[in-house]
Amino acid sequence: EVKPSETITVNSTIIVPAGETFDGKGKRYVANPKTLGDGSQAEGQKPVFRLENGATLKNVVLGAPAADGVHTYGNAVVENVVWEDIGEDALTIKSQGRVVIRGGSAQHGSDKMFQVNAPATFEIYHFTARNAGKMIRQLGGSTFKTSIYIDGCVITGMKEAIFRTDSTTSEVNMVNTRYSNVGSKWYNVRNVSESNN
Ligand code: DGU
Ligand code: CA
Ligand code: CA
Ligand code: CA
Repeated sequence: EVKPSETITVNSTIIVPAGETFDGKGKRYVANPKTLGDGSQAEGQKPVFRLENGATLKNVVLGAPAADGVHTYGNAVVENVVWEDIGEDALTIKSQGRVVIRGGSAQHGSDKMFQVNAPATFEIYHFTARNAGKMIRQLGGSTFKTSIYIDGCVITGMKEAIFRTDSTTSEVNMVNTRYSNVGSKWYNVRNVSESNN
């Protein structure tokens, strides 16, 4: 594990405009707890990064406190992003789109890692997820469809599940993934396919 050379305190949410790429070059970003949030389970904290439609976030380390992490609006790519200590949650899909995570890791979430608040295709490749309540949670009580694809990941220590939803149409396909201690694995997920795990 490489330690970031520099830590940047973020006082107001960094917005990555539509179609643009933000390259953190391996630096650590932490939230100013007074302006963004302290990374506790309190709702209403602000994200450290906000990705507009078609934005890419890469080579970023999110340190503590990570407040409400990363919010995505539309399509987004999150590449080689490491959450050292998940805040309220790590990433939230705020509006409809295809969100792709490639590489990186997240750990130490009191509850949720990825929160899906809008219909989405959510693809997660070669990601390490450890020590949280659940890896993915679709907004409680929502009935829209979320399609999840998990490929080549390592998932350990989820108290409740890898994916929890209240929607009968949401689906997950998990392949080439190693997992252990993931609670009930799928919590109320009606459509599951798995291979090579
Ligand atoms: O309990 O709206 O946890 O986006 C209802 C809340 C909750 C969200 C979610 C989030 O579902 O705040 O962080
Ligand atoms: Ca929450
Ligand atoms: Ca945490
Ligand atoms: Ca949140």
